[in-house]
Amino acid sequence: MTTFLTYFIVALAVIGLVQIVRIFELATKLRGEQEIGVTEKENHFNGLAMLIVGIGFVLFVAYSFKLWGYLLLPESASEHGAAIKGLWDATMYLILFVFFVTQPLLFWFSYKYRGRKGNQALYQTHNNKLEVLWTSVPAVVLTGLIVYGLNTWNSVMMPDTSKANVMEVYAQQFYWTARYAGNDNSLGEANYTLIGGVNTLGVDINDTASFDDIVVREIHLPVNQQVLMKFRSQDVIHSAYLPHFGVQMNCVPGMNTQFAFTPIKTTVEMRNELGDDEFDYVLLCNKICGAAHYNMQIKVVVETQEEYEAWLQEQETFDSLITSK
Ligand SMILES: [Cu+2]
Repeated sequence: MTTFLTYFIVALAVIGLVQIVRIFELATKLRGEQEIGVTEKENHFNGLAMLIVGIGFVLFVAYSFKLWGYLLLPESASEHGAAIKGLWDATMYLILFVFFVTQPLLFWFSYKYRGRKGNQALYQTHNNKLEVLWTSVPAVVLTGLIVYGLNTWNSVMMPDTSKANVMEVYAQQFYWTARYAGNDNSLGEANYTLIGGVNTLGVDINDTASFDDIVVREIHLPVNQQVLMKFRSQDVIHSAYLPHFGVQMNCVPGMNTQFAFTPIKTTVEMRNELGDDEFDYVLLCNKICGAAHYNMQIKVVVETQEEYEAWLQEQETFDSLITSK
């Protein structure tokens, strides 16, 4: 009802405004006045207003970096993360440099060359030199960025994963479940048609590789050890985002995706570095997947090999989970 009333009031306001403009038009006609062109004063005002809005806009952009800069990519805590961060920084600095040069000029020129009596605009149909300049400069800069990006992508996306710890991150509205491959470092087959009871991930109980799998609601990773994360989704497209590790991968229903990376700082080290005892790594959903998307996250703990193994020992394996229920 509130929504309807809001739309109704907005519609009435628009109709009212149109009618008022109509009345002014009719009144002008009745008075027999000629519609006059733009005056010198109006041009001056518009030019100045444009300049003020432009300066305000550019200042606001600068201020927003100060205000919300901490939300950008954090310092990396993974081996490949520095490369991602480097690519991000290079792109950002370049974009910002161009922005802070071109935008003030744009607004300054619109003020400087505002309409003035007797001023005639320069009419130019074509200029080869200019065409070459504004085509080649962006082409060269963008080619450089793209080659740099592709190189980074190749080195990040295609590492040797033969010695990686294998685990699975399972997405569904609106939470994550993790599955560890166990001693055999091999995940049991899984299919959504097998979901039922305590088997919330649809793991195949007849696949011997599944027996020692471990299903948990918290991710633990040993430091300086490569992990191969495999992703599945039950319902819609989610995106697993680990901002501190420079990792993001879509989780697509009916499809397996994966990402391998090596964490290089434990949670404790990171807490000391940041001077924040509350700090925790997190895996977030970065794809707007529904009403509770904003809160779709799972804690990630990076710890020493011993701590990791001790934690793993405490967890229940998949076959004992199935047989006990
Ligand atoms: Cu999601």
